[in-house]
Amino acid sequence: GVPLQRLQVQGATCGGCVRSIEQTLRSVSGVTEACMDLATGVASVVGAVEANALKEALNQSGFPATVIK
Ligand code: 9UX
Repeated sequence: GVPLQRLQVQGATCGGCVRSIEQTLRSVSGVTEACMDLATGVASVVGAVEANALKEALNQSGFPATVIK
């Protein structure tokens, strides 16, 4: 199937944050799509990419995240 990873993201409080987080994730090499649910803080990412690369990109953007196993 399509590689899908999920992260728990901290600090998103509005739709602008969500768009920023989605754009950050889409900018990571290998990512083909990313979307985030504001209510839960869970971001879902499609693409061939290491989970840690996603986490690092978010941490550097000011939205700390942890990988959901
Ligand atoms: Mo919304 Mo997020 O106005 O930093 S963009 S709070």
